[in-house]
Amino acid sequence: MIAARKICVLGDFAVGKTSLIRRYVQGSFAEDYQATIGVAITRHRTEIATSQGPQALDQILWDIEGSLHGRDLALRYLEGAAGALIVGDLTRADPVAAMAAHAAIVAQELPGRPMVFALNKADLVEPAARPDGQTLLASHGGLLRCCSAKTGEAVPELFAALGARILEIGI
Ligand code: G3D
Ligand code: MG
Repeated sequence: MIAARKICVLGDFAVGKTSLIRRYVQGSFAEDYQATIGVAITRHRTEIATSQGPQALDQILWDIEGSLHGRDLALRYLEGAAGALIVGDLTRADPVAAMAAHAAIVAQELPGRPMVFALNKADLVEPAARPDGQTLLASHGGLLRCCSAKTGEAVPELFAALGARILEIGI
């Protein structure tokens, strides 16, 4: 039987959550996005390399609107998630702090669940301007990568790392 796991994609409004899912699932990028209203759910079957060899995983990706009104609603979306992809926007001031706020909620509501951190829109910034994510990693662990939904840089790696972590710890 193929494992299916819920993965929440979280981050502030317009950081690129929907674009990253689209890049990952469809391999494409479009400039003319509709803002996500509420939540959009996409199922994506993939093969994950684990220490026990390749394993199929259905990733149920919950694309959650950035500006969720009220904490209670946000918390309801997290229910039952096996892990989270936290997205930040490299073109904004202090994207790591914004991601840390989302990570803190996940850590509280879903203790022990793995997270990975996507510093998105890397195509728009010089490599030298990439911030240091050590504080985020020190608090929450998980892979942190600069990535781009536009070019595809590091996108599959982030989703694969999260899938592998979920399967390895047996959530
Ligand atoms: P959200 O789902 O987090 O709210 P979206 O964000 O995926 O809707 O993306 C918000 C805007 O950022 C979109 O532009 C989208 O095209 C752009 N975007 C997302 N990812 C990237 C990226 O990696 N590089 C670049 N250059 N742009 C990106 P618009 O103009 O439609 O608001
Ligand atoms: Mg969206």
